[in-house]
Amino acid sequence: MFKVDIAVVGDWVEYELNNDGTGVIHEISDRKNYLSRKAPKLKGVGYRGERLEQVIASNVDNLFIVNSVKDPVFNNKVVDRIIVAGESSHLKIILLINKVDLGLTEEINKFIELYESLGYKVLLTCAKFGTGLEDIKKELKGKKNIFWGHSGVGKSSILNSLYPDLNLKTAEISKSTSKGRHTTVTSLLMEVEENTFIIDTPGVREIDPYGITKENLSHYFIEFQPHMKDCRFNTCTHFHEPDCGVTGAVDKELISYERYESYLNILETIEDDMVF
Ligand SMILES: Nc1nc2c(ncn2[C@@H]2O[C@H](COP(=O)(O)OP(=O)(O)O)[C@@H](O)[C@H]2O)c(=O)[nH]1
Ligand SMILES: [Mg+2]
Ligand SMILES: [Zn+2]
Repeated sequence: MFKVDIAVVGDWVEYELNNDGTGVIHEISDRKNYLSRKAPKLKGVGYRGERLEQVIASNVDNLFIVNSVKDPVFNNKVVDRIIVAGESSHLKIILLINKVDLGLTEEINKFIELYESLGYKVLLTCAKFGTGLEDIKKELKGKKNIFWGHSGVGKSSILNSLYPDLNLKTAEISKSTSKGRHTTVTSLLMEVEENTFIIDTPGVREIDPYGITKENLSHYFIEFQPHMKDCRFNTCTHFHEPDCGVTGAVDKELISYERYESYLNILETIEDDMVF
Protein backbone atom coordinates (compact mmCIF):
# COMPACT_ATOMS: atom_id res chain seq x y z
CA MET A 1 0.00 0.00 0.00
CA PHE A 2 1.40 3.42 -0.86
CA LYS A 3 1.50 6.25 1.60
CA VAL A 4 -0.04 9.70 1.41
CA ASP A 5 3.14 11.39 2.63
CA ILE A 6 6.59 11.00 1.19
CA ALA A 7 8.82 12.77 3.72
CA VAL A 8 7.33 13.73 7.07
CA VAL A 9 8.22 15.87 10.04
CA GLY A 10 10.94 14.09 12.02
CA ASP A 11 12.57 12.34 9.08
CA TRP A 12 16.31 12.44 8.56
CA VAL A 13 16.94 13.08 4.89
CA GLU A 14 19.79 13.51 2.46
CA TYR A 15 19.19 16.55 0.36
CA GLU A 16 20.79 18.89 -2.06
CA LEU A 17 20.30 22.62 -1.70
CA ASN A 18 19.85 24.74 -4.81
CA ASN A 19 21.14 28.30 -5.08
CA ASP A 20 17.63 29.74 -4.85
CA GLY A 21 17.03 28.13 -1.46
CA THR A 22 14.86 25.28 -2.73
CA GLY A 23 16.12 21.74 -2.36
CA VAL A 24 15.77 18.17 -3.52
CA ILE A 25 15.42 15.23 -1.14
CA HIS A 26 17.39 12.22 -2.37
CA GLU A 27 16.92 9.79 0.45
CA ILE A 28 14.91 9.36 3.63
CA SER A 29 16.65 7.39 6.38
CA ASP A 30 14.82 4.43 7.90
CA ARG A 31 12.36 5.57 10.54
CA LYS A 32 12.87 4.38 14.12
CA ASN A 33 9.09 4.65 14.48
CA TYR A 34 6.29 6.81 13.23
CA LEU A 35 2.89 7.97 14.30
CA SER A 36 0.06 7.84 11.80
CA ARG A 37 -3.67 7.96 11.41
CA LYS A 38 -6.13 7.16 8.69
CA ALA A 39 -6.23 9.96 6.17
CA PRO A 40 -9.41 11.96 6.70
CA LYS A 41 -12.33 11.34 4.38
CA LEU A 42 -12.67 13.93 1.68
CA LYS A 43 -16.08 15.35 0.94
CA GLY A 44 -17.78 13.65 -1.97
CA VAL A 45 -15.18 10.90 -2.33
CA GLY A 46 -16.29 7.30 -1.97
CA TYR A 47 -14.08 4.79 -0.15
CA ARG A 48 -13.81 1.09 -0.59
CA GLY A 49 -12.06 -0.87 2.12
CA GLU A 50 -9.28 0.71 4.15
CA ARG A 51 -8.47 4.42 3.97
CA LEU A 52 -4.93 5.54 3.24
CA GLU A 53 -2.33 6.08 5.91
CA GLN A 54 -1.29 9.59 6.84
CA VAL A 55 1.98 9.76 8.72
CA ILE A 56 1.93 12.54 11.30
CA ALA A 57 5.58 12.44 12.38
CA SER A 58 8.53 10.06 12.64
CA ASN A 59 11.39 9.21 15.02
CA VAL A 60 9.43 10.39 18.05
CA ASP A 61 10.23 9.56 21.71
CA ASN A 62 7.40 11.08 23.75
CA LEU A 63 3.76 11.45 22.85
CA PHE A 64 1.90 14.07 24.86
CA ILE A 65 -1.83 13.49 24.61
CA VAL A 66 -3.37 16.87 25.29
CA ASN A 67 -6.90 17.29 26.60
CA SER A 68 -8.66 20.09 28.38
CA VAL A 69 -10.98 20.14 31.35
CA LYS A 70 -13.53 22.21 29.45
CA ASP A 71 -13.90 24.01 26.11
CA PRO A 72 -13.61 21.44 24.58
CA VAL A 73 -14.77 19.07 27.30
CA PHE A 74 -12.48 16.22 28.46
CA ASN A 75 -12.95 13.27 26.15
CA ASN A 76 -11.66 9.89 27.32
CA LYS A 77 -12.57 8.25 24.00
CA VAL A 78 -10.15 10.53 22.19
CA VAL A 79 -7.47 9.81 24.81
CA ASP A 80 -7.91 6.07 24.27
CA ARG A 81 -7.73 6.42 20.49
CA ILE A 82 -4.46 8.31 20.70
CA ILE A 83 -3.13 5.82 23.26
CA VAL A 84 -3.75 3.06 20.71
CA ALA A 85 -1.84 5.01 18.06
CA GLY A 86 1.00 5.69 20.53
CA GLU A 87 1.24 2.16 21.90
CA SER A 88 1.27 0.68 18.40
CA SER A 89 4.17 3.02 17.53
CA HIS A 90 6.03 2.20 20.78
CA LEU A 91 6.08 5.75 22.09
CA LYS A 92 6.25 6.87 25.68
CA ILE A 93 2.81 8.25 26.48
CA ILE A 94 2.16 11.18 28.80
CA LEU A 95 -1.30 12.62 29.37
CA LEU A 96 -1.72 16.36 29.73
CA ILE A 97 -4.92 17.78 31.09
CA ASN A 98 -4.90 21.49 30.40
CA LYS A 99 -7.14 24.40 31.46
CA VAL A 100 -7.32 23.23 35.07
CA ASP A 101 -8.24 26.84 35.93
CA LEU A 102 -11.70 26.00 34.52
CA GLY A 103 -12.20 23.46 37.30
CA LEU A 104 -11.47 19.74 37.56
CA THR A 105 -14.60 17.66 38.00
CA GLU A 106 -15.07 14.47 39.96
CA GLU A 107 -15.49 12.60 36.69
CA ILE A 108 -12.16 13.85 35.34
CA ASN A 109 -10.45 13.00 38.64
CA LYS A 110 -11.70 9.44 38.25
CA PHE A 111 -10.17 9.26 34.79
CA ILE A 112 -6.89 10.64 36.13
CA GLU A 113 -6.85 7.84 38.71
CA LEU A 114 -7.69 5.30 36.02
CA TYR A 115 -4.88 6.34 33.66
CA GLU A 116 -2.38 6.53 36.50
CA SER A 117 -3.37 3.05 37.60
CA LEU A 118 -2.54 1.85 34.08
CA GLY A 119 0.93 3.34 34.43
CA TYR A 120 0.51 6.47 32.32
CA LYS A 121 1.89 9.70 33.71
CA VAL A 122 -0.78 12.41 33.97
CA LEU A 123 0.22 16.06 34.19
CA LEU A 124 -2.21 18.83 35.04
CA THR A 125 -1.50 22.15 33.41
CA CYS A 126 -2.82 25.61 32.94
CA ALA A 127 -1.21 27.41 30.04
CA LYS A 128 -3.11 30.57 30.94
CA PHE A 129 -1.48 31.00 34.36
CA GLY A 130 1.60 28.88 33.71
CA THR A 131 1.03 26.08 36.24
CA GLY A 132 2.36 22.55 35.82
CA LEU A 133 4.71 23.53 33.05
CA GLU A 134 7.97 22.68 34.84
CA ASP A 135 6.91 19.04 35.03
CA ILE A 136 6.46 19.00 31.26
CA LYS A 137 9.89 20.52 30.75
CA LYS A 138 11.54 17.69 32.67
CA GLU A 139 10.02 15.14 30.30
CA LEU A 140 11.02 17.04 27.16
CA LYS A 141 14.77 17.21 27.70
CA GLY A 142 16.89 15.46 25.10
CA LYS A 143 13.85 13.96 23.40
CA LYS A 144 11.74 14.41 20.33
CA ASN A 145 8.27 15.22 21.66
CA ILE A 146 4.97 15.38 19.87
CA PHE A 147 1.86 17.13 21.16
CA TRP A 148 -1.38 15.67 19.89
CA GLY A 149 -5.04 16.17 20.65
CA HIS A 150 -8.15 17.92 19.41
CA SER A 151 -7.99 21.54 18.38
CA GLY A 152 -8.65 24.09 21.05
CA VAL A 153 -7.29 22.07 23.98
CA GLY A 154 -4.30 24.41 24.25
CA LYS A 155 -1.36 22.62 22.63
CA SER A 156 0.09 25.75 21.07
CA SER A 157 -0.62 27.79 24.22
CA ILE A 158 1.28 25.29 26.38
CA LEU A 159 4.24 25.38 24.03
CA ASN A 160 4.20 29.19 23.95
CA SER A 161 4.16 29.34 27.75
CA LEU A 162 7.12 26.97 27.89
CA TYR A 163 9.06 28.69 25.14
CA PRO A 164 7.75 32.22 24.50
CA ASP A 165 10.09 32.66 21.53
CA LEU A 166 8.08 30.09 19.58
CA ASN A 167 5.24 32.56 19.24
CA LEU A 168 2.84 29.95 17.85
CA LYS A 169 -0.57 31.07 16.75
CA THR A 170 -3.41 30.25 19.13
CA ALA A 171 -7.15 30.60 18.66
CA GLU A 172 -10.22 31.70 20.47
CA ILE A 173 -12.76 28.94 20.91
CA SER A 174 -15.84 29.34 18.78
CA LYS A 175 -18.65 30.37 21.15
CA SER A 176 -21.35 28.52 19.25
CA THR A 177 -19.70 25.12 18.96
CA SER A 178 -17.09 25.15 21.76
CA LYS A 179 -14.73 23.61 19.22
CA GLY A 180 -11.33 25.01 18.45
CA ARG A 181 -10.57 26.49 15.09
CA HIS A 182 -7.75 24.92 13.15
CA THR A 183 -5.00 27.45 13.73
CA THR A 184 -1.96 25.25 13.31
CA VAL A 185 -2.13 24.05 9.74
CA THR A 186 0.85 21.77 9.38
CA SER A 187 2.94 19.88 11.90
CA LEU A 188 5.99 21.89 12.93
CA LEU A 189 9.22 20.56 14.38
CA MET A 190 11.21 23.01 16.47
CA GLU A 191 14.48 22.64 18.35
CA VAL A 192 13.76 24.39 21.65
CA GLU A 193 16.97 23.48 23.44
CA GLU A 194 20.01 21.61 22.26
CA ASN A 195 18.82 18.16 21.22
CA THR A 196 15.29 18.80 22.51
CA PHE A 197 12.64 18.90 19.83
CA ILE A 198 8.96 19.69 19.89
CA ILE A 199 6.35 18.92 17.30
CA ASP A 200 3.14 20.93 17.38
CA THR A 201 0.41 19.28 15.36
CA PRO A 202 -2.63 20.82 13.77
CA GLY A 203 -5.77 20.12 15.72
CA VAL A 204 -7.47 17.23 14.07
CA ARG A 205 -11.05 16.25 14.69
CA GLU A 206 -10.64 12.73 13.34
CA ILE A 207 -8.10 10.50 15.02
CA ASP A 208 -8.40 6.98 13.70
CA PRO A 209 -5.30 4.92 14.36
CA TYR A 210 -4.03 3.25 11.20
CA GLY A 211 -2.95 -0.33 10.70
CA ILE A 212 -4.92 -1.73 13.61
CA THR A 213 -6.77 -4.98 13.00
CA LYS A 214 -9.65 -6.50 14.95
CA GLU A 215 -7.23 -9.17 16.17
CA ASN A 216 -4.44 -6.89 17.36
CA LEU A 217 -6.40 -3.91 18.76
CA SER A 218 -6.51 -5.39 22.27
CA HIS A 219 -2.69 -5.47 22.43
CA TYR A 220 -2.74 -1.69 22.69
CA PHE A 221 -5.09 -1.72 25.70
CA ILE A 222 -2.28 -2.69 28.02
CA GLU A 223 -4.44 -3.76 30.96
CA PHE A 224 -6.23 -6.35 28.78
CA GLN A 225 -3.00 -8.33 28.29
CA PRO A 226 -3.02 -10.47 31.46
CA HIS A 227 -6.62 -11.52 30.77
CA MET A 228 -6.26 -12.43 27.11
CA LYS A 229 -4.66 -15.78 27.92
CA ASP A 230 -8.00 -16.77 29.48
CA CYS A 231 -9.88 -16.39 26.19
CA ARG A 232 -11.05 -19.69 24.71
CA PHE A 233 -10.13 -18.64 21.15
CA ASN A 234 -6.76 -17.16 20.32
CA THR A 235 -8.43 -15.04 17.64
CA CYS A 236 -10.88 -13.66 20.23
CA THR A 237 -11.92 -10.04 19.60
CA HIS A 238 -13.36 -9.83 23.14
CA PHE A 239 -16.77 -8.83 21.90
CA HIS A 240 -19.28 -11.62 21.41
CA GLU A 241 -17.11 -14.73 21.81
CA PRO A 242 -17.90 -17.18 24.63
CA ASP A 243 -15.39 -17.73 27.45
CA CYS A 244 -13.60 -14.45 26.90
CA GLY A 245 -11.03 -13.47 29.53
CA VAL A 246 -11.39 -9.76 28.80
CA THR A 247 -15.17 -9.52 29.13
CA GLY A 248 -14.85 -11.72 32.21
CA ALA A 249 -12.43 -9.19 33.69
CA VAL A 250 -14.81 -6.33 32.82
CA ASP A 251 -17.59 -8.15 34.68
CA LYS A 252 -15.33 -8.51 37.70
CA GLU A 253 -14.40 -4.82 37.41
CA LEU A 254 -10.75 -5.69 36.92
CA ILE A 255 -10.91 -3.74 33.65
CA SER A 256 -12.72 -0.40 33.67
CA TYR A 257 -15.96 -0.33 31.74
CA GLU A 258 -15.02 3.03 30.18
CA ARG A 259 -11.86 1.56 28.70
CA TYR A 260 -13.76 -1.48 27.42
CA GLU A 261 -16.31 0.86 25.84
CA SER A 262 -13.51 2.73 24.09
CA TYR A 263 -12.19 -0.59 22.89
CA LEU A 264 -15.56 -1.55 21.39
CA ASN A 265 -15.89 1.90 19.92
CA ILE A 266 -12.61 1.52 17.99
CA LEU A 267 -13.32 -2.13 17.13
CA GLU A 268 -16.50 -1.00 15.41
CA THR A 269 -14.62 1.40 13.16
CA ILE A 270 -12.11 -1.19 11.92
CA GLU A 271 -13.02 -2.36 8.46
CA ASP A 272 -13.40 -6.10 8.00
CA ASP A 273 -11.69 -6.23 4.66
CA MET A 274 -8.34 -4.79 5.62
CA VAL A 275 -5.43 -6.30 3.78
CA PHE A 276 -1.78 -5.86 4.81
N1 LIG B 1 -8.85 29.08 30.46
C1 LIG B 1 -7.81 28.60 29.76
N2 LIG B 1 -7.76 28.79 28.44
C2 LIG B 1 -6.70 28.28 27.76
C3 LIG B 1 -5.66 27.56 28.41
N3 LIG B 1 -4.77 27.16 27.48
C4 LIG B 1 -5.24 27.59 26.29
N4 LIG B 1 -6.40 28.27 26.44
C5 LIG B 1 -7.19 28.90 25.38
O1 LIG B 1 -7.71 27.89 24.53
C6 LIG B 1 -7.78 28.34 23.18
C7 LIG B 1 -7.12 27.36 22.24
O2 LIG B 1 -5.74 27.32 22.49
P1 LIG B 1 -4.68 26.79 21.40
O3 LIG B 1 -3.35 26.84 22.06
O4 LIG B 1 -4.83 27.50 20.10
O5 LIG B 1 -5.15 25.27 21.21
P2 LIG B 1 -4.62 24.18 20.18
O6 LIG B 1 -5.58 24.16 19.05
O7 LIG B 1 -4.65 22.88 20.94
O8 LIG B 1 -3.23 24.55 19.77
C8 LIG B 1 -7.12 29.73 23.19
O9 LIG B 1 -8.15 30.70 23.21
C9 LIG B 1 -6.33 29.76 24.46
O10 LIG B 1 -6.20 31.06 24.97
C10 LIG B 1 -5.76 27.40 29.85
O11 LIG B 1 -4.92 26.78 30.51
N5 LIG B 1 -6.85 27.93 30.45
MG1 LIG C 1 -2.44 24.81 17.75
ZN1 LIG D 1 -11.49 -12.50 24.57
